[in-house]
Amino acid sequence: MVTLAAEYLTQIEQNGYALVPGALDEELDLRPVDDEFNAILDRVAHELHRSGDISSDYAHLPFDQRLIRVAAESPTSIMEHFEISLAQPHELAMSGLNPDERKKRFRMNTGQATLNLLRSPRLMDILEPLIGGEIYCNPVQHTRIKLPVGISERLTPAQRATGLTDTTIWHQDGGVVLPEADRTFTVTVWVAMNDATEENGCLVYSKRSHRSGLSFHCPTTGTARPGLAGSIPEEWIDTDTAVPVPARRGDVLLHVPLTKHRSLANRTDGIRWSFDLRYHKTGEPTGRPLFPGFVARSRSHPETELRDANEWREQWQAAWNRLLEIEKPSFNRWNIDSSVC
Ligand SMILES: O=C(O)CCC(=O)C(=O)O
Ligand SMILES: [Fe+2]
Repeated sequence: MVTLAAEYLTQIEQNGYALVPGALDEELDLRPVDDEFNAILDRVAHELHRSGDISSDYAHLPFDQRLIRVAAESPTSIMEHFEISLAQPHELAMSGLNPDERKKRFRMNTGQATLNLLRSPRLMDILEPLIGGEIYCNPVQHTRIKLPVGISERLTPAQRATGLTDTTIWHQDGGVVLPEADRTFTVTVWVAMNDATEENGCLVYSKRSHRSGLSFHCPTTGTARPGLAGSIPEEWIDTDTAVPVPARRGDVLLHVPLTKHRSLANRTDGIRWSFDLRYHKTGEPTGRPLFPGFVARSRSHPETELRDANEWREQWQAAWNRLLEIEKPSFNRWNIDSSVC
């Protein structure tokens, strides 16, 4: 059954989120990204093996098991190679590198298949009735590959530096950007690259939570990136409204900046792989001005759409060079020493 766009809009307005089953195409959207990720993992595994950092290139294993083995053995996070954004330089193990080596330390996935997914006509057709025909891809975007909890809990801070392999704690997407984006109507598109279940860490939404404004966000404690002001304490959440939302490969979930959400822990021995992408009208503030977004669809000026992954890469390399000049860039508005936390 095809659900009309109006129905997604109603669901988002009522609940703060909507599930779009079968949004993406296996051949056109998903398989090229699988191939690109396989090639990245292959390159990373060979490099690490050649430099003696891991004991095997694990080439005989399927993608998910190979990734788990390489991630667990590599002395630093391998997620930077798959990620579609940049970590802050001070969070990465870069001491001992001179300025030139730091520039070359730019690591990110800017592959053509991944860019094609971010501007997939299937996604644009879902978004156009919600935000119009001038669609901007916001640069706050992530590749998440959740490792089994038993493994990720044993990783060193350098191995888990990106936080992308861990369980996500309660937050609002509007809470992780600067106030300049408070009036931007951003739609988050969460893409399931494999089936996300309650066992392997699907998303959990607090239903209707988008109606009660922006919560204070506190430093994350315990696991992934201590000190980063990125989460809402669980005691502040009305957990009666919490609904786990499993999604099949190729489904997408939509939510808005004020929807409170988290993910469950991955209690399987495989991975849980997703992208989270954000879109709004072209020209509106992104909330992270240091990073480059791009025109994903333009009905009025199609020639302004970004189509070439080399151009995409150059824009991110320039952002990395800018980031290196700044001691501790501010990505959000919270004072992590606040007494409310
Ligand atoms: O996939 C996750 O664990 C978190 C995703 C998320 O926070 C988002 O899509 O905004
Ligand atoms: Fe989020």
